[in-house]
Amino acid sequence: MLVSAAPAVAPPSATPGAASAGTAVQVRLFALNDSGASGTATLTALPNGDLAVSIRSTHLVPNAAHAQHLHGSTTGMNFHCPSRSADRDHEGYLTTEEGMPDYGDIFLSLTTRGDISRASGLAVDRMPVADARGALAYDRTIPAADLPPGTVEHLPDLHIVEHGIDVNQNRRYDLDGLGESTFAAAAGLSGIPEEATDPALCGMVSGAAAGSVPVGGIAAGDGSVRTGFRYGYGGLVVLGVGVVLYRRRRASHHRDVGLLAVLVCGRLITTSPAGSPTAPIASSAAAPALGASAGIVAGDASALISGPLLPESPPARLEIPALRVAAPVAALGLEPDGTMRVPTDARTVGWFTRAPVPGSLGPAVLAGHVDYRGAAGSFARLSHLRRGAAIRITRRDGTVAVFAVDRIGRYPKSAFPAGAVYGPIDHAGLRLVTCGGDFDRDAGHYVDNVVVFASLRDSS
Ligand SMILES: [Cu+2]
Repeated sequence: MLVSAAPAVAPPSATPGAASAGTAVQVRLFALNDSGASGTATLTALPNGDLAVSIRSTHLVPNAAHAQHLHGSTTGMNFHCPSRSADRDHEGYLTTEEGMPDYGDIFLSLTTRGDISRASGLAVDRMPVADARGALAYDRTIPAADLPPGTVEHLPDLHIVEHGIDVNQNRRYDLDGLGESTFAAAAGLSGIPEEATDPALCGMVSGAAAGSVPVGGIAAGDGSVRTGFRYGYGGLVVLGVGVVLYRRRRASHHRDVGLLAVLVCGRLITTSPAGSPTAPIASSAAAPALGASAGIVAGDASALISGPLLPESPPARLEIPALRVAAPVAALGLEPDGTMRVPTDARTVGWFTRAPVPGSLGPAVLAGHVDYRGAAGSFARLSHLRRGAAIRITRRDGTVAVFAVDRIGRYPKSAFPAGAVYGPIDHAGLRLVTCGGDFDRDAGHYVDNVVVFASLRDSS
């Protein structure tokens, strides 16, 4: 049985040797809610259609059952592991309900025996129990007949989530920690601690991607320095834009179905979120980064993650020594209308909060101005960067993530490589985006986008 790796962002040809029996994928599980836990899951599609699931986790709540599930959907929703920004009410931890818009509903329950349907999601008596040191081992082969249709084919669309945290650090789940589980209560179960149902670990089968892609552009340059003219469209010079659709699949009712036009340079353009992918993202020469992370690595159980990773911490400052750039980094969320917020000065660089933090698995996306209201922007000379150049990002936890430039691209705004910028990758990546090329005075925007692709190399 072969696992057909067919996320829409990557063509089958991008998956090396995509067809062999007993195909396995390894998924690294990363801590949510500062659980301190970590783990690895191996999913093996057996020749007879069965799915073997093996999970090894550590630093979980000891002697406690940990509900675990495959979350997501086989219908193409672009689910992913949540970042801290999913904590919508900002109470400091991520509940299962808050995580669900990101990682999707329970697709199947990884119980130790019996039913694996969503209905067994809270069947704690059939969930694996961590040992006295918090280590959990789980092995189960689920018969093909019990798997929802399309499970194996859609493994890259699914995520593994293990639940159960201990916020008050008394080595058990209790109501004193976070009170009663609202998730369990909604399912008709009372008295279950919130600690028992909040997510502790999440891993994505297909590598990590930006959680959503902004609609419209941000002002990364207004030509004010380049041309001496000012193009003041009021406070926000929202410029031009390469509109490219980044979508794994049609998912018209998902809130993230953003489409996106990518940042930068020009009049704001919004596009309909419906419709088929119009950008041949993965077949584009601009998107080689997608190939390595197509989700399923055939033949052996090669890890889907390469290179170092850092714990999640938001970026605070960016330095590019070769360009003598040192700039503060501000979070850029999405406006309610789906457009990306813009830095409001030439110097500040914006971190797109719906993508990973720099240092975490996946593509961190930072945008900065080429010029803005008469001042040269922090990214004015971005296109001069050389391969191998260092980009240092100081994070709020004090660590410095050191990236090295892999390549630099300049793309006509009509061909923005959204897949390569926002799509899943197997490492901690960084993309710096700004405007480039000539300034079209008639249109009032730069004609190109410049994107620097970099990978995490080190930290200090
Ligand atoms: Cu779950």
